[in-house]
Formats: sequence, structure tokens, C-alpha cells
Amino acid sequence: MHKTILAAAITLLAGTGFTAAQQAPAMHEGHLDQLDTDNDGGVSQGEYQAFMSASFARIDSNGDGVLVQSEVAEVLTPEQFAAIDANGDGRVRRDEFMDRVMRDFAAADRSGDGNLN
Ligand SMILES: [Ca+2]
Ligand SMILES: [Ca+2]
Ligand SMILES: [Ca+2]
Repeated sequence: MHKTILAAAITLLAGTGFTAAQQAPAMHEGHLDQLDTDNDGGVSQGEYQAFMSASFARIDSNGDGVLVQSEVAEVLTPEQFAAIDANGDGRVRRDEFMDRVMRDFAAADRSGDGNLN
């Protein structure tokens, strides 16, 4: 799950200002490199959070702080959307989104050191 949402977010943000510092973002195995903004070889919780926060803002095309199915249609499958929509009201608030992706971060951080690498 975390990989699909993350991959969707990276694809979405490729070519936007967020990745402007990268010349030709590698879209292969090295996905996480794009999130490693301090280039220490790992993606910290803060780096991940900043990326996902930017992703949320990017997906929220009308800027009302809530994602609805029509906004995520090109990014997430209905199943992914439903998984993020914790209370099942068909709307994903920023806190629902961040809660979900930060739990994905924790799940992905197998070594538990607060860094993905
Ligand atoms: Ca880093
Ligand atoms: Ca919205
Ligand atoms: Ca909701």
C-alpha cells in the first residue's frame, strides 16, 4: 500500500516545482532518492512528511483541504482511496491522509530508526 500511494505521489509531483532541483528524476527503483532532500542516503520522517504534505496539496485541486474521489481519480484507485478514508464518508481530510501515510512510513521503516533507506 505505501509503495503504491508513494509511487502515485511521486509520479504526480514529477516535473513540478517540488522536484525542480532534480534534473531528470529517476522513475525507477530509486523513487526514495527524490524524497531524500538532505542527501544523507535515507528518507527521514520529516522528509517523508514534507513530501506527502506537498502531495496532498497538489492532489487537492480546489484547495479546500479535502480530497474527493474526482480529485484523486487519476492518482489513486477507488480501493486506495477507500483505504485512506478512515471514517468512510467519501472525503479524505488532510489529517486522514497524513495519518495513513505516516503509518505507512512506520510500517516501511523495518529497522525502526526513523529513516527509510
Ligand atoms: Ca535524508
Ligand atoms: Ca478538494
Ligand atoms: Ca473521511
